[in-house]
Amino acid sequence: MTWTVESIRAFEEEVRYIYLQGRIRAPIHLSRGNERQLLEIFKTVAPMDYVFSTYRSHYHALLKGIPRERVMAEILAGHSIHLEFPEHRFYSSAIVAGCLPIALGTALGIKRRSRPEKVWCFVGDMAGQTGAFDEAMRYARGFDLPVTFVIECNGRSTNTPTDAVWERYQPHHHVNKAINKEHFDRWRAGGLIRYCYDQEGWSHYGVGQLVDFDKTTSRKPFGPGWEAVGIEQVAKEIRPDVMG
Ligand SMILES: Cc1ncc(C[n+]2csc(CCOP(=O)(O)OP(=O)(O)O)c2C)c(N)n1
Ligand SMILES: [Mg+2]
Repeated sequence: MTWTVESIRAFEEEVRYIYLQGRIRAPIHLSRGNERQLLEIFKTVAPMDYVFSTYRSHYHALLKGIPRERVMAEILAGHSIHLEFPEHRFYSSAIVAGCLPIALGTALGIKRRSRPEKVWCFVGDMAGQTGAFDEAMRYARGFDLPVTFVIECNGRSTNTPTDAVWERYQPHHHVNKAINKEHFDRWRAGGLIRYCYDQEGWSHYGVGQLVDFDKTTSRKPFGPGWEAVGIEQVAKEIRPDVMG
C-alpha cells in the first residue's frame, strides 16, 4: 500500500475512534503532525532493512510495509506499546532508549557478515539526549556501523518541555518542519536524522479524554462498532489467541 499524509492520518483517527469506544484495553501512543517527514524518511528504508522504534510506532510499522490489518489487529490485541513484526524486521520497545543497544548489536552483526541491510533506530527527543544515546552514537560512528538514528523532536518528554529539563529552556523551534533538504542531508550524512514536528495538541498517550472502560461496551468485544470499522473478522483471524 502506498501511504499518503491523509491515509496514514486516517489510520490513527481510526485507532482513536476505537480507543474511545473502550475497545483497546491497553495504552496507545498516537502520532500526528510528522506524516510528511516520515514519508520522506521511509523512501530510503528498504524492505530488507531493520527498523527499531518506540511505544509510538504505528506510522513506522505501516511505512515499513506491514499490512494495515496486521498492525490494527496487534493494536486491538493491546500491543500498540510494543509492536513486533520479526518477519518484517520491525521491533519496538516501550522503554525509553530501550532499542538502542539492540539496534547497535544488529548493525554490528550485519557488518561482521558483510550483509547489505541497514538498521534504522527511531527515538524521541528526550531519548536522544540520554547518556545511552550518546554512547550508542559514539559506538556506531567508531565502528562505522550501518545504522541511522532518527530523532523525532516534538519538544516534549511526556508533558515536560524537553529543553526545560536541562535548565536551558528554549521554545521548541520547528526548524525543519518542512524537511529542509540541506538539514536533512547534513544530519543523514552522520548516521543521524533529526526532524522536528508539532503533535498538534495530541496527548502523549491515550486520546486526551478519559475512557470509562466499565461503562463502554468493551466487555462485549464484538459489538456494532467493529463492523463499522470493518476489522472484526480480520482481527479474529490474525490474533485468534487474543481475540477469541
Ligand atoms: C526508561 C524509561 N523511563 C521512563 C519512561 C516513561 N516515559 C515514557 S515516554 C517518556 C518520554 C519520552 O520522551 P521522548 O523521548 O521525547 O519521546 P516522545 O514520547 O516525546 O516521542 C517517558 C519519560 C519509560 N517508558 N522508560
Ligand atoms: Mg519528545
